[in-house]
Amino acid sequence: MKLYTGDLSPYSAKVRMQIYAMGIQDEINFDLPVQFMMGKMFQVSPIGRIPVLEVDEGLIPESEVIAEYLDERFPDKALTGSSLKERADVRVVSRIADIYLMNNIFMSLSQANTETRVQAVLDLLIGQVRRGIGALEKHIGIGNFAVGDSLTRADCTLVPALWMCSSTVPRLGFDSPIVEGTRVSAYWDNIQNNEFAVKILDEMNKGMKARLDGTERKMAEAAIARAQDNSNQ
Ligand SMILES: N[C@@H](CCC(=O)N[C@@H](CS)C(=O)NCC(=O)O)C(=O)O
Repeated sequence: MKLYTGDLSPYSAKVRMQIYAMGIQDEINFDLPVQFMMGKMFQVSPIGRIPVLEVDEGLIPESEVIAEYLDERFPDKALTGSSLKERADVRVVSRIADIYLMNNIFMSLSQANTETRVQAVLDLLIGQVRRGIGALEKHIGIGNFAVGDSLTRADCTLVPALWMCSSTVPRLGFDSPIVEGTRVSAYWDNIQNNEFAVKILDEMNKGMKARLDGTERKMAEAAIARAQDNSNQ
């Protein structure tokens, strides 16, 4: 199998964390198609976004669908939670992280430019992130993990989502929505010590550094030039 993924992509990081935690990385190669770097990912996958999982039968887009596929393909290693209710809780927390946190933060990146930003749009989106954090506060467990007493897919989605809350939201001129003294804050402090969280946080921070210092742009330009050379031969 092949996972189309990028270091800085939080939705990809979510799937990578699951792969590392399930111990199935030998089954999956990681790659980033040159089309993604060219803004033409739709030529690979109609949704035009990463992650995408390539399996023998074709392509699977959408991080949540890939995550469920991996759990079903490797049931003895699945990170779904133990009881029926726990499995529902895992899905709820994962959806909160995906839909109410990550998606709104992604949308708010369209307003990053202070010259062209529409402040009301940004306020609306960050307001929705805060509302999502409020819901998470009620749904998150009180132990070391988001749900139950072991790592589940809920943690794999929450780690990149909370990374975005704590590092991306302040870059847009707002306080982090993770407020000290809350369950979410205690969870976030604690989960950052988990070995799989450490690994993807390192990868995302590496990706952020490459974006900020121009390395990512240079690597993309080189990959695009190579692809153009190959197509001219
Ligand atoms: N709902 C999708 C979101 C994926 C997504 O937005 N990925 C970003 C990178 S983290 C992307 O590919 N963006 C490219 C674009 O928006 O054109 C998922 O869960 O996989």
